[in-house]
Amino acid sequence: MALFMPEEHKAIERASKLEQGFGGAESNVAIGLARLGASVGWFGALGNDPFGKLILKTLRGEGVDVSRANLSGEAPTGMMFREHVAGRLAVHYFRKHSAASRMRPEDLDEDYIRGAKLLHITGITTALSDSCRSTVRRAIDVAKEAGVQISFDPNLRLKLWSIEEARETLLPLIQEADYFLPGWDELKLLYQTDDYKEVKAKLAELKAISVVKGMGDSTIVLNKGEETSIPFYPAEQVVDTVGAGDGFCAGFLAGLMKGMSPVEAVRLASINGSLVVQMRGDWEALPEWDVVEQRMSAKAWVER
Ligand code: KDG
Repeated sequence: MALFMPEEHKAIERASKLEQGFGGAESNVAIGLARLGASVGWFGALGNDPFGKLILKTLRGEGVDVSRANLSGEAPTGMMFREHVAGRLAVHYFRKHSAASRMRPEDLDEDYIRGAKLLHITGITTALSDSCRSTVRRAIDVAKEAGVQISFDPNLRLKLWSIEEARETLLPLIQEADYFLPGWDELKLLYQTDDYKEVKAKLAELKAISVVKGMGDSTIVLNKGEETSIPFYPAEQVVDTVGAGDGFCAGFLAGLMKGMSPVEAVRLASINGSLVVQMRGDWEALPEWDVVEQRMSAKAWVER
């Protein structure tokens, strides 16, 4: 989506200027992966308008393969506005009839999915429309049949749908994932309990390795009954937390692609996420591999 936001900590009603950028969980992850040296393609639909062109060109410039992305003339690029009201972040979406919301299963290049090592999806796309939901479902089925691994970040956005609708759609999709990357707050909503033991029992029933972000100051990796807690990598300063989850996700997946164990990949993910929050914007501060590598080796990590 195109993204517009006023100067820091201002409300849109009081702002005279809006800064232009773009956001989108999947494209953030794609950029993060490309910067860490992974070979990555992004599929999505954009309007054939200046915003769509800006997004496509930037992704291409970042080294993301956009050859399967669709710049359609049928509908506009979705838009998102972010502001701070009374010190709290507020997001306004204008994406109901956007190009992305019209994605259909027929738009997928199935062979492209079959040729990948891993398919990454998030719950946001499934929230946009019925046809988006079917598109994600088809992509999962193609990946599964071809033995392509699936990573899934629920990315709950309750401004896009109700928790009941989200549960109905996302709980079955979670069953299909090889890597499940929820936040603790999302798990509480999805499984409707605050009791970690209960949630852990649910996660143990999944085939996925679960990576639970935001358990206090740590991330928990649950892998075949084994639980490891990895402390967050501390950020020097926190400027803008939006995009941190995507940065984390990109780091985790890049780690896996480099042959790291899930626990080692979480260390990388945590460094990546800590760097994203230090600059305004959803993806701009995503680091390149040399920065992360230096941080990984320079600091001794203590696992709880
Ligand atoms: O994950 C960061 C996202 O919130 C942002 O880039 C936009 O995908 C987005 C959304 O729907 O909130």
